[in-house]
Amino acid sequence: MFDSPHRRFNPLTGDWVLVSPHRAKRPWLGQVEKTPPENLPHYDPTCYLCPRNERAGGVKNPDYSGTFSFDNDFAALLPDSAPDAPASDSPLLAAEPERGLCRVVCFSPRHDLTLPEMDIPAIENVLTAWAEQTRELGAKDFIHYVQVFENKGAMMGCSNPHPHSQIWATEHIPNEPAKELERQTAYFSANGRTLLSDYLAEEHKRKERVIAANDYFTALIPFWAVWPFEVLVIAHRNVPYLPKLTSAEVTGLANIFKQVTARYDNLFEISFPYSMGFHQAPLDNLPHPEWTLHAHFYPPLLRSATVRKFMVGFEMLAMPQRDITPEIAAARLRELSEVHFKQG
Ligand code: H2U
Ligand code: ZN
Repeated sequence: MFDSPHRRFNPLTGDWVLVSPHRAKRPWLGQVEKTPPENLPHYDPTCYLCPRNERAGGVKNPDYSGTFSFDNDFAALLPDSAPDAPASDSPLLAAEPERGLCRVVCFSPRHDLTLPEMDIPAIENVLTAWAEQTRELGAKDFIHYVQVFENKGAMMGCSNPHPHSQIWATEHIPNEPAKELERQTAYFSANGRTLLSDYLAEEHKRKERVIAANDYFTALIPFWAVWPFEVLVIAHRNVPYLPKLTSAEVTGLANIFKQVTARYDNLFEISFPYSMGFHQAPLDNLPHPEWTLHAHFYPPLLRSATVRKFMVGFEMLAMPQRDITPEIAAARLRELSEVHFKQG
């Protein structure tokens, strides 16, 4: 489609990304380095997330068998922070108090079992735990947004390989969902349809960026992707929150999560690092017909297990840039087996 440098617009945030396809013609497809798969034990006596082990501060984990959620021992937000953020009479020195709660959700007792290696019912349990946490935290009167996310791999700053996710629930709507709220609201008032349902229809017509789809969810590399193998998972039904998913939709989403993460691992035959998170509508008791539930996967790797994309220089100071096009990245992920390389 475009072989020369161009920019693409992200309608969800209002940002542009620079695409330089001509640079990707450098011969790199053959240079796939392999790192040996990590051989982690099922149980690690020194892991603070494994069952029965002690966490910082002396709390002992229960002998859990499914998912396990607990309040983060080093929470970035507190539920009762006093309203005494530094006051100032200058609009150039704005600050306000922020209340919230932070939780950790372990996927299973297994220290070594990542999402792509879990079976569908086990992934459904993780999705259900995230939905329950959203419902529980969102019911608190001072919480207006719930961010579910997983930092996977040391490259993403993850402190522990035991598969887990985090939930930060905040009083204010954070920057990224606030931008998406504004853009989705404006689109819905102008068109009477949601931005992401219209976008999904365009992508299914073209097919070139779709990676996996079933009756309930689609995974694709968005037209405006910034990270080389960035993926957007979009709900087909116009549902704004995880707790609103039907059980058939939860199964459909578990299938899509397994497919995306297995293809990721198969790309360089490693446990593929990423930051993943859901964008749900704010929990402010408004109906949110404009919002479509979706998840973003932001993986840092570019051409091998050891070569990552750095967002520096022009990207830090001007705008994000990518070489390999979203269409080529989607074709590469589509070509890979959905059976995990360790299980194949
Ligand atoms: P990562 O997802 O970045 O690895 O973070 C794990 C979280 O676990 C981190 O937010 C918390 C850290 O505060 N943690 C506990 O709550 N208890 C502990 O004993 C250690 C780590
Ligand atoms: Zn563990």
